[in-house]
Amino acid sequence: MAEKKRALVTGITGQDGAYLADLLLSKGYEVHGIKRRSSLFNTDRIDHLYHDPHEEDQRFVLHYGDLSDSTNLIRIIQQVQPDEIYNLGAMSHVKVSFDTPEYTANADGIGTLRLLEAIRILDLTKKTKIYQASTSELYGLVQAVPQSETTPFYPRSPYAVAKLYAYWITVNYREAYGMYACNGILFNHESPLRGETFVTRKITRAVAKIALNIQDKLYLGNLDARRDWGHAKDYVEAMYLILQQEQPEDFVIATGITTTVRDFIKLAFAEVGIEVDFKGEGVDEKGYVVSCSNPDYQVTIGSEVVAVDPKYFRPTEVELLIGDPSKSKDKLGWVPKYDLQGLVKEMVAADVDLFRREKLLKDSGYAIKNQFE
Ligand code: NDP
Ligand code: GDR
Repeated sequence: MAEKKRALVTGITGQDGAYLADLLLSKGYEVHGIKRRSSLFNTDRIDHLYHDPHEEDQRFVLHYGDLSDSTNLIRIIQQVQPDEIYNLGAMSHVKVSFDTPEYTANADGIGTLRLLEAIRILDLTKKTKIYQASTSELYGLVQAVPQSETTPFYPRSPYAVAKLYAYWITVNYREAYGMYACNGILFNHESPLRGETFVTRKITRAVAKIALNIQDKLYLGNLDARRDWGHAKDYVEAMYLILQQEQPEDFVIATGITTTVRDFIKLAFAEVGIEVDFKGEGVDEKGYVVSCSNPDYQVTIGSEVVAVDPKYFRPTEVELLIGDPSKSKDKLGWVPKYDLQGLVKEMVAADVDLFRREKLLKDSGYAIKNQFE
């Protein structure tokens, strides 16, 4: 019987880590994940995969670690001897990277180097394949659209600059040492597991809360930004496929369709039967309720439910992303199963469900926690 493949996933507690772990386990892999020590539990997204470590035949194993600590990475890789490493760990919030630029460079940029060096030091260059979570943020200031594997990069944030280093060091180790090392240049992908401070999830949470009368208004930054949004479940399939090719190569993963933040908001409200329109310009732009066809929700027609708060603007913005997925379609046979409508539907439904339960608690006298957004 063929030995089962072993994968090591950094960032396993994140959105993509959780979906990828599900996928790899379903394919029979033994999955090892690196999680950071935290003062609170941080494994919500993967708790369903956890088994008592005293049970035999563990196929899902967590290791404490951090991309800023090479000793720890070397030790874990030595112990696990992975066939595949998926480097998903990162300080992944673009706006926050302006506040923590040095840490972001360390974790997102040098962290990738540490993994590549660990593979080399341990003499695993012929055994271990590595996937690097590269990003459409590399394109930054628009040079050409749609963006493909050959479009020049122009990063616009400390996050994107750190990821640019990670991109090129991955290419360099492939060329210098013949390693199977690949970049997946993934455009934005979302899901009900998306971090609460990314714009799509912030919107779907607010839509649910406004419909349920828990929140009055949603404050956002740049409503004109356009993103090529897909579903994380589709995108982790692409990560897996990228490591199963004959030759290591880099791939753009995208839907090829772009949408403004404003239109995403309209779509999300429409899911609960609320029609929202916008008036005004720039910081004075407001979103207001035009109609509500769902008798379960008591929103006032004409009320302002969306406003702009400049605190969410970025010092330098990425205005337009639209990917060209032709290469991944041709070579990987990758085609996304979700469209934007399906993604929004799933996210809004999950958040309505979540806040229905929270409202029940609130109505019974228990407070809802404050959240930074
Ligand atoms: P998340 O922010 O949901 O998850 C990031 C993960 O990285 C978490 O598990 C986090 O741990 C972990 N992490 C953060 N810092 C460190 C560190 N210093 N050492 C080890 N682990 C760390 O991101 P996503 O799942 O959305 O994204 C996965 C990867 O793909 C990231 O690298 C991101 O930059 C990249 N990417 C994401 C895209 C998207 O649209 N989602 C698009 C393109 C690229 P903890 O849970 O403890 O915080
Ligand atoms: P992004 O995602 O920066 O593209 O990075 P995010 O959802 O944070 O922003 C998308 C766009 O929406 C605009 N925006 C706001 N964004 C946030 N977070 N909060 C707001 O209130 C708000 N208002 C408007 C932003 O300005 C931006 O233009 C994500 C991350 O997952 C990265 O790790 C990944 O590499 C890229 O996607 C591809």
